[in-house]
Amino acid sequence: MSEYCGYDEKQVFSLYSKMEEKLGHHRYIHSVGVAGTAVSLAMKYGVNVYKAQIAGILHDCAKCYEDEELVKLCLKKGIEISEFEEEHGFLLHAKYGAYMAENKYGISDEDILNAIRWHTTGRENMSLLEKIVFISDYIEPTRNKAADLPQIRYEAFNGNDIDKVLLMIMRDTIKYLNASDNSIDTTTIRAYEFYEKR
Ligand code: DGI
Ligand code: FE
Ligand code: FE
Repeated sequence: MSEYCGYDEKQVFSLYSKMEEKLGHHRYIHSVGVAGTAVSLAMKYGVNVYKAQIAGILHDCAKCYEDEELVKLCLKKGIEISEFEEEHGFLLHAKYGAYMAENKYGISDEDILNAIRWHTTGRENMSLLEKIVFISDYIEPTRNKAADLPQIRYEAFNGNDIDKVLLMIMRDTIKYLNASDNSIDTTTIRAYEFYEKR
């Protein structure tokens, strides 16, 4: 019980049904995939598997809102947002997701909340759980479009350097954003530069 960081099994699995109701089918299947992948990586890298499962199933819990709605919701709840986030509202599903996880789904574990909060941009100095959720989001089974997926999946499960996996994903994401003429948040750049220097 305590390993479930204070939540009992029923509560944890009720999060699955809540996400199934809240998210569309495709997004729900993605979230189940992230939870499963995060659990597997948690076993490999020595992280609490239940925290990985909870963070994985909830990471996109705010994905059901439109960009402008996310901006409004954040302002209403007093969540600080940058000018860049105001213009790229979809990024806020991570921040607002952490808010919902805490206030709607009763999660108090700060590491789980941070894993949700930073799952889109990443950040400098991420915890192991944050890295695991960030990586799982990119490699879970229903993802199939990203560049270098086979190599990244291989490295995540067969390598011994999780930062190397992180860097492969960050590099590909920035490359993709540049190629598709998308502007990049400073948090994303700072995270990439932090891990590139290591
Ligand atoms: O919510 P998901 O689709 O499961 O995944 P996610 O939350 O990681 O979002 C992925 C998208 O976010 C992907 O298309 C890359 C984009 N993204 C990540 N960092 C930035 C960004 N987009 C912009 N414009 N700027 C960023 O810094
Ligand atoms: Fe997301
Ligand atoms: Fe996701």
